[in-house]
Amino acid sequence: MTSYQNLPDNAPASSPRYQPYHGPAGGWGALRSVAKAWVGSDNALKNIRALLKTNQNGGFDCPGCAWGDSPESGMVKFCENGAKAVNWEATKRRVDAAFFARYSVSALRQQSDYWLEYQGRLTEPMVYDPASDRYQPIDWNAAFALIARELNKLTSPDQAEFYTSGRASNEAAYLYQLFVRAYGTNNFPDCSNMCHEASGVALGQSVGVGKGTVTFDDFEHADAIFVWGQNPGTNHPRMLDPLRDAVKRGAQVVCVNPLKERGLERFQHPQNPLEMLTNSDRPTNTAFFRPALGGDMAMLRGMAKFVLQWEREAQAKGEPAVFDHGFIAEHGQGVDEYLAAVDATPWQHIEEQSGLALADIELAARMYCRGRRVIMCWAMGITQHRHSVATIQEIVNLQMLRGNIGAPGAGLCPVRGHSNVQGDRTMGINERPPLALLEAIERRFDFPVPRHNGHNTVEAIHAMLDGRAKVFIGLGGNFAQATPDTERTAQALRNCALTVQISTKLNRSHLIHGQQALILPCLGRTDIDLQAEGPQAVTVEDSFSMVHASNGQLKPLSTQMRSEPAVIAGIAAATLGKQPVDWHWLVADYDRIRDLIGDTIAGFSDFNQRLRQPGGFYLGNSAANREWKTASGRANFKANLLPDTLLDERVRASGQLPDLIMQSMRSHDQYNTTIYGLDDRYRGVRGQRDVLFANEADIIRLGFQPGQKVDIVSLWGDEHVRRVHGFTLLAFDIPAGQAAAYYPEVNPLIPLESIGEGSHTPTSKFVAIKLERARDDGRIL
Ligand SMILES: Nc1nc2c(c(=O)[nH]1)N[C@H]1C(S)=C(S)[C@@H](COP(=O)(O)OP(=O)(O)OC[C@H]3O[C@@H](n4cnc5c(=O)[nH]c(N)nc54)[C@H](O)[C@@H]3O)O[C@H]1N2
Ligand SMILES: Nc1nc2c(c(=O)[nH]1)N[C@H]1C(S)=C(S)[C@@H](COP(=O)(O)OP(=O)(O)OC[C@H]3O[C@@H](n4cnc5c(=O)[nH]c(N)nc54)[C@H](O)[C@@H]3O)O[C@H]1N2
Ligand SMILES: [Mo]
Repeated sequence: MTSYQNLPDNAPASSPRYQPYHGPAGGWGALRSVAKAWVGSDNALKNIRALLKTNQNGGFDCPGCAWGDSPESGMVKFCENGAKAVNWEATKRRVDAAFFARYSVSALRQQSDYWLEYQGRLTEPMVYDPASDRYQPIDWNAAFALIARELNKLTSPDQAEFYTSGRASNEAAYLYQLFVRAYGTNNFPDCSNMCHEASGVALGQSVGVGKGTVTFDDFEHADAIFVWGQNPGTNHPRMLDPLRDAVKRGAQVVCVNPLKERGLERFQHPQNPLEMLTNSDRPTNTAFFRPALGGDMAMLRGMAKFVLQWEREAQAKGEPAVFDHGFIAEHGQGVDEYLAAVDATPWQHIEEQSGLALADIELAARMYCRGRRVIMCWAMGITQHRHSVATIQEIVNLQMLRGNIGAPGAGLCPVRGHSNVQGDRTMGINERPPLALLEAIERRFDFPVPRHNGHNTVEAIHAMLDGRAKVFIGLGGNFAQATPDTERTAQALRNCALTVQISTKLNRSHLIHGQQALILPCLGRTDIDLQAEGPQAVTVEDSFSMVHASNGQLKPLSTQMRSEPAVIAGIAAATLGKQPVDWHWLVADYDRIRDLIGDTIAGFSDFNQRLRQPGGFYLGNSAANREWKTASGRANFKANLLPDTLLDERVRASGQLPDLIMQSMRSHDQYNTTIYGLDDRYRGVRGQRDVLFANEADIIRLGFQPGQKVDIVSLWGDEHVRRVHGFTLLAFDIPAGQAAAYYPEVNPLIPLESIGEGSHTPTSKFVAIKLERARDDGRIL
């Protein structure tokens, strides 16, 4: 896993170094980093011009994160990591037939993820040739015919898996789900299953809609903003603006994160010259709490206990209520059971599991009650645990006690990841589709839609492992690397009769393939998308349910690349003919796809007309209007119990105690499995990724020294499989007992069976590990 043979065309890297970083987030450092990327880019000027149009009317939607911008603001909005994302996509380097003639697939497999993507854009369709172990060019029509033949050969449509990564536009996603349902399955594993699935499930049960309730403007009216398990300085840099503005006007920003992430501590705005000249920076936060991994639910329950205690004291003294009794009486369901559960949770359990002193939890509760309006934001630190659904429901419970849903400046804000992951779900990329969607499709297209649930990501891997699924099609993403239990996922993909990857860049999923394999090169967000009726715009939905258009600005590198909708139409027409629609006619003009979306997806009527409004349009959110689309018709308090212990049964059964509990996270130089460079500026790491951050006292306690190399072993059985080699120990400011490492390097350690209750999300933020002395220099034995 860790040592790769070096081929020419090396991606640039500095030599490994580690020195804690003391500057602010953003500011000169960010600009310098962007400048470096531009100087290193062969498309520099063009990219700058393209970037200036990012997220502006007429420009393209940033392929970085799903954070939304204020629709009114005319400001140029971009951030360091958005710039990197654009630059990475808009490279001039190409991975063409000549490239594949040069390298066998086995040779490419020896390369790092960084090297693979650095080679450039995929420019022509390729098919795997087992005799030469190389990819060779294939005609588009022949590729479509091959897919159709394999799909039509299956004895059941449920033997095919249709994966989606969250960059697909609404138009591509809609077309994809229509094709797959017409073909006959709901097998839609997607990146969301590994990401915010728990948010969708929890919010659906609690408030009747699986999305956040706030919009951009709410951030200007909040008295307090809580940021749970999120690192916006790296992953949502544009979110630092509203956080910083909030602090400036005296609101509180409360961070809950075991790591003192730079972006959450101090921030300098790269577009504010005065602050940069004086090198001043403002604290982004007013309080920082550092819980145990997975300890957030205990902390929230502790906060609820304090709030309840103060409510009772206020009642006894005849003082103003702490609860919002009006909200609870008018909208809430199950508050008595919930408060009984709060009373029944012992303080000691809360203290142990949260890893926090009661005085800290009390302070957090005071900050929560001090302001009238509170927004709660969260991301992967909350969603990638076994009890994530219950934790998010505890966020909702606490918010409801004080009426903090559906009021200006208050609400729930799961901060989404991929730029259109929320839109893809809205368009029907859902293995458990709501009945209303299926019925709408059936009415409009007149074919019997499959009604049984399909596979999510983890179930799809099991199905491919067991031989129940035989064809895998990936609309974007990097399935082989993003998923857990890397060795088993690789076996799952190899078991397939055919794997198809619709991609912009070369990655490991092209190299770990089925008996037959296709690479279909597609246009990205930055590329001009020219169809029969002219250039086309696509649409996306951000974290605040705002839908807007995205227009590519750059001429594609090759005429052989096709848009995602065109590729899907090609596959669909070859497989199903003109059923249930004329696919090629549809993609000639995406307005036609949007008309179908308007006919079948709630909230999209008059789609094409509404899209012409500058800034796009707001889809609305029932919970934000205090309408509750739950079975009870009200907002449900959920009386979940704290888990007895966070350690999985299977780990406890092993009889071994973990050395440390490890989370896997993103560096500053990566976009998921796309590695832009080997540095992690804010954490002080340069030129390396195979590192394990741990507390110095723990390193010594375990008999090692900082800087030493170790093997990391997952406590789950099969120790030879769930092991990574030669990771350097870095002494870091991290709570005792915890460790952190980069995703995807440590994905081999994450067991496929360790998943969230109700969400099926791999528990990437809670892995029980032990450390062993590295067996040699880190090479795979
Ligand atoms: N530049 C860049 N932008 C991105 C991405 C990227 O890779 N690069 N990825 C995109 C995607 S798909 C997503 S989903 C988002 C991800 O955005 P984040 O959720 O910010 O991503 P992670 O790096 O996984 O960070 C999780 C944070 O949670 C903290 N954490 C871990 N475990 C716990 C816990 O148990 N409790 C608490 N309170 N905190 C915890 C970690 O210390 C870390 O700061 O970003 C999106 N934007
Ligand atoms: N251990 C661990 N594992 C995790 C996570 C974690 O925190 N820890 N996070 C999880 C999360 S939150 C997510 S969202 C998943 C991400 O899982 P994925 O979405 O599957 O992975 P990405 O790395 O975003 O996919 C990158 C590839 O997408 C392709 N691509 C890029 N842009 C486009 C485009 O416009 N169109 C098409 N067709 N292809 C494109 C490129 O070929 C690129 O190589 O990983 C999950 N895995
Ligand atoms: Mo994500």
